[in-house]
Amino acid sequence: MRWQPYNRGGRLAVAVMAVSSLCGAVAYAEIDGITGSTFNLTAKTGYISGADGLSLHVWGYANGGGSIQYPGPTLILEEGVPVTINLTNEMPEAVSIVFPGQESVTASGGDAGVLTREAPPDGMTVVTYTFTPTRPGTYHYHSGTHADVQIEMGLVGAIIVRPTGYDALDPSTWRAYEHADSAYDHEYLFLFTEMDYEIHWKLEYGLTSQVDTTTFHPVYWFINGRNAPDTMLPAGTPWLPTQPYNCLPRMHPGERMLLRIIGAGRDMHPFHPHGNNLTVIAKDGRLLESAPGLGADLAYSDFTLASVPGQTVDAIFEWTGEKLGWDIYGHAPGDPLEPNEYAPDHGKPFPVVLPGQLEITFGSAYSGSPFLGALGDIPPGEGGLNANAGYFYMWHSHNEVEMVNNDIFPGGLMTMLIIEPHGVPIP
Ligand SMILES: [Cu+2]
Repeated sequence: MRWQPYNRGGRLAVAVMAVSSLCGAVAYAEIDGITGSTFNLTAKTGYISGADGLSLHVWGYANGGGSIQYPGPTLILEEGVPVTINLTNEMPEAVSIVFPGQESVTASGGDAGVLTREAPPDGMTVVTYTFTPTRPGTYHYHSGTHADVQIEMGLVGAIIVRPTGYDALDPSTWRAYEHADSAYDHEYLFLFTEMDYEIHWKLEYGLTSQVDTTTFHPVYWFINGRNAPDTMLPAGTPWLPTQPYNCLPRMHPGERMLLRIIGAGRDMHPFHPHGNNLTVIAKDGRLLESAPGLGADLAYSDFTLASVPGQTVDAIFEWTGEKLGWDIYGHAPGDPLEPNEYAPDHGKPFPVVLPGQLEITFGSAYSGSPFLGALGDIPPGEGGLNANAGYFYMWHSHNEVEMVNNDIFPGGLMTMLIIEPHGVPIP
């Protein structure tokens, strides 16, 4: 595929962009995680980084003997396939795991606790949990022991149950639930948490008796265990060894993006996408259907999603440039339509005259052009972080105090959506 963005009246220097057609290549974002039917998790202490340079003592679940992860390893399960989760404990106090939304969970070994069997802090005893995920969807797991402290300290993780028939290599099978209303082209995890560092340093220095969770006052907010702008770094960034998961959603116009949203902390986080509303199709691992088989007939559209602690929400996001009021592609009226272009805006000119290059400051992600897929001239040394000429929207907590890292803006519970031109592969 190749096209030449339209140069409107010579005001904009718009580069010719040639993009190769990669249709047929597997290009989608499958959520990072671990798969299988047996998982060995170790609860232990470790550190995470705040995006402001903070080093924070945490407790987390590790995959086997590895380092802790925040959040814990995402467990990607298959509907109907029994799983066994073995937990050992290298932390200073007893710990456990509960699996909200999973039925007939058995627990053996260790000691009896309030909610489930617990692993004592001896580094040896194994507590074994088993269950069969009977319903596909988005779930989470967390400590069922001393939960006001242990969830705060980091003992949380996501669970995704794939429906029967899911095949990672066959896009026609990509759906969250057993209905086409939950079909998607890309899926992303949005696991929200927050932290009050005072609890963490008191536990780091053994001041356990001074920990008071009734004065809980978080100052760090996380998506998938990272604060902005670290949310937008690649997954597995080497200098964030205990925070491997990122959150930088990318899509092409007209595609369907599935957001798997988990309220894994103690506070509600009103989550606000820009670019379009979200369509909420499921909550707590259940499609919003009025009767089995009807699909998401109770789905609703919202511009700010209330992410309630302990709740999971699945939502679909779509974007075509609809109702921008101008042509995002910079077309002339006679040009052919892009795939999924919002036709009523086709050929409508960009509504303002851009200032000259000497009069404006270039953001690092500016491509030199206001048009999707169009690169333009920018001064040497400016920009360069938007080589695909994508279109960016900020997605963030609508509780704006959560867009900081310990009072430093910007940060916190925030990331960017990138709309990429057709033909640019999205990994
Ligand atoms: Cu906003």
